[in-house]
Amino acid sequence: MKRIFSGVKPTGHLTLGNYLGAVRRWVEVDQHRADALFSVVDLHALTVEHDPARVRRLSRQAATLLMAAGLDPELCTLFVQSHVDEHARLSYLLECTATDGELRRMIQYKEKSVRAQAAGQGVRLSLLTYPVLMAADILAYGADEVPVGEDQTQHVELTRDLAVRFNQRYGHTFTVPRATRPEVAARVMDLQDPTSKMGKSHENGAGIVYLLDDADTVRRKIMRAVTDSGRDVEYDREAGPGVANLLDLLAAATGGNPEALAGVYETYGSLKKDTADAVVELLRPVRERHAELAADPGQVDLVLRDGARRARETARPLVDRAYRAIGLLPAG
Ligand code: AQP
Repeated sequence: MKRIFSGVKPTGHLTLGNYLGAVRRWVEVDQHRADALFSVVDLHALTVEHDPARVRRLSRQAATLLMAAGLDPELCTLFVQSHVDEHARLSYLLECTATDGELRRMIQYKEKSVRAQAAGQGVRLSLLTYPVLMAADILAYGADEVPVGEDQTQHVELTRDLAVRFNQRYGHTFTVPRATRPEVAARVMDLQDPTSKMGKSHENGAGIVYLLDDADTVRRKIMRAVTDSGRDVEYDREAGPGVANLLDLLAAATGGNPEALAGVYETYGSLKKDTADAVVELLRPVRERHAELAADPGQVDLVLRDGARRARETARPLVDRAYRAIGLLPAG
């Protein structure tokens, strides 16, 4: 059976981008067809300025939302990254495999280090090494596939390079994983700045649909989305990114095709209205189920505890093998 690993960072409230780019597929497809592990990757939230209480709150909220979206602990393993020591253990070995140069080439590092500096904050060393920890997240489980949005493709490529390099140097240890992406909405753009990705840690929330936004807020944000200067409804991500983004959202929410949908609309207003209605209906059950689950946090904690135990059992032998392969003396 194939093994799948993926995760979300509790750096902010989960967005429609997270849902369409990753979570929805985990729920609808991946947990049914593979031995699937999904994680709230909280260590990654410490790579930028953070408030400890907020990270803790967002971690539980993310786990609750993943269950509300439909992850079923009977079908998959759901856990919090920091509950399983193997991630940090393996990360160090992979730091001894990666080079400084390849990490400095990562687009997210470039973007987020510039953002940190502009805000007068130091750039944490962990921001540079974050993709190595992500590689450890994936390789510790021998994952074959990593379902992610487009923004994570480069990090999965690095993971592959590290796995191949480690295997060549120290003997076959790791499965070389591959990224899988959704056909539509692999990169949901910010509604106010459709040339930038919709990102949960962006400061201006007006262009971001959060999974927990109420229906009126979702409608307002989509109706106020920045569109292009032309008038025709066309699917052209270069020339008309705002309209293309709305068509992607509508297609993803209704199961249609963005190019075909472009031919159906004559005005931006009607496109926005139908997109808003479709997104509201898409998110309604998630929000309702979240409210039920959030009323009983003990249930979520139990799922996370059991998930961590199962994840540990899977990762430990593989990480132990990597320790031996790289030349470390086994503990007696
Ligand atoms: N805008 C997006 N469109 C499609 N997929 C997206 N993903 C994130 N944003 C979009 C996918 O969601 C999964 C979880 O993302 P993450 O928590 O690892 O964070 P990220 O990729 O760094 O993006 P965020 O949510 O914008 O967080 P910040 O602002 O902290 O960087 C991943 O599979 C991701 O590809």
